[in-house]
Amino acid sequence: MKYIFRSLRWFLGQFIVFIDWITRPKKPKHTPERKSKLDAATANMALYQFNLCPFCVKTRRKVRKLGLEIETRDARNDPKWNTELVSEGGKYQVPCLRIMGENGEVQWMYESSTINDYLEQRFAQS
Ligand SMILES: N[C@@H](CCC(=O)N[C@@H](CS)C(=O)NCC(=O)O)C(=O)O
Repeated sequence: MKYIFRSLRWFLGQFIVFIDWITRPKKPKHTPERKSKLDAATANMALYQFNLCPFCVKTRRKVRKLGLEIETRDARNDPKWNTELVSEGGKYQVPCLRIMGENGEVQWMYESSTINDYLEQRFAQS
């Protein structure tokens, strides 16, 4: 039974990633000045995620739609990111956005909607 659920989850994940791929939002074209400002602002961010997680797809779409470059870290398959997420973030749940502030303080932001709202408020052009 466990294997049936695991396989179903895998197929569903593949399906969602496929739908995401064919309906991808276009990346906006930023001016070089804006692009370098955005890159500087996102350089200290990392998105802990799983490839087949629908909530991660939701956040990756937001990142793309806003035209941001945020490093993604595979917390399912890479033990380094897996351990870091749990020990520093506090729990094994993705997506999780790690944000390092100017003074080196680190914030671990969980919940796809919270992350998407944060990115939208901080980076969407009015
Ligand atoms: N409400 C959360 C749900 C996130 C969630 O359920 N993530 C799953 C992956 S799709 C997870 O982290 N599962 C941990 C595990 O597999 O142990 C959100 O919107 O981000």
